[in-house]
Amino acid sequence: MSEVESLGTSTVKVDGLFAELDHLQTRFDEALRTASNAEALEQMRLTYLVRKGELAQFFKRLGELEASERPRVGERLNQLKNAFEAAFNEKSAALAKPKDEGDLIDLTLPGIRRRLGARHPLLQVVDEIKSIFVSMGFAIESGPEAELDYYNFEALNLPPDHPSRDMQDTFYLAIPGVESNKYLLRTHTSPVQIRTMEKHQPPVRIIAPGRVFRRDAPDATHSPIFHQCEGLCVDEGISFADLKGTLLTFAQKLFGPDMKIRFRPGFFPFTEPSAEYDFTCTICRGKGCRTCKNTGWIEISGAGMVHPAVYGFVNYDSERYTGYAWGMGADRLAMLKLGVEDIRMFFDNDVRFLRQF
Ligand code: 2NL
Repeated sequence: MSEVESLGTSTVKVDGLFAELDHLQTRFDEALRTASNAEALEQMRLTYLVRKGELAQFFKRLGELEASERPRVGERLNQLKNAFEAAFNEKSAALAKPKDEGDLIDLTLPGIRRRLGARHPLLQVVDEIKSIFVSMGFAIESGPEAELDYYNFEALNLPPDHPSRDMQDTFYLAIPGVESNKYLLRTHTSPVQIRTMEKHQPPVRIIAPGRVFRRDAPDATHSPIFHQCEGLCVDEGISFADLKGTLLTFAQKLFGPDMKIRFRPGFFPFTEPSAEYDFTCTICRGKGCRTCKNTGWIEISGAGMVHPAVYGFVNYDSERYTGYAWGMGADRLAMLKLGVEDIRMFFDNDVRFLRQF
């Protein structure tokens, strides 16, 4: 091939090539402009950009050119390749991004229901019990669940051979190097009242809500962990009549104004006189049913006037002060209030039960 010939041929070729490239660019730009979804873009990628695509075909044809022409055409091809890729990537990104929220969320779709947690039903009732006594002037006190034998038994005038001190009934805590009957899980919240009296001289008007522990075999009415809300009121001139008025008011605030209460003689080492007290049956309202064994009454707990021996332990002047105290099973009251027939329901934490409250 002569120099003139080859130059002339090559120049024609190059001009044609540039025209073809201009045309390619026009087609690419138009296709990109009208591509409105991912499928159209993918089709463009396959047409123009892949290894066997239209642009690559032009790179292959560089070999047909005169060596001196190749850089000029190569540069133009590289320019095009970069421009295509940049434009393509920009369009891909633009298509992937929603134009506005409306493209992303169908606002007419029903919402996803998020379940809220809720206070445990037992604690809902405990809260109600607390707020009733607070409304009557009682303060709320609390104390440790792991207690000393002294606060749980001794200071309550419980003799060493009292049955509730038995290993069968109380969880004693085995602590290395400590005598075996010194620490225990409190069997009632009375130790909170002893600790409060130790710290404060009368007048004292408190309730002690909290968890207590007894070695009972679980059944519908027994759980080794349960809840109490004991109460204590000590001042000058406090009588059994104050106790009756307090418990009656409480019963009516918790269960309604038609509630009555009754007292039967009882015995506790820490109260004298002592009584067991009942509320009107909340199921039949006193008419008689299975739950109250046709008596019309439901046994709640015990109460009485604080034994003078207890005052000796807390340094109260038993000639000057008198007071009443009561026990109260919070789980039992919650069962009555919510119509739950098995105390274990409160501790299983089965959400199918819990969701009902
Ligand atoms: C029951 C009923 C009762 C008390 C608890 C009490 C507390 C102090 C002093 C005197 Cl600090 N008493 N609490 C009183 C009477 C009954 O519980 O069935 N207990 C076994």
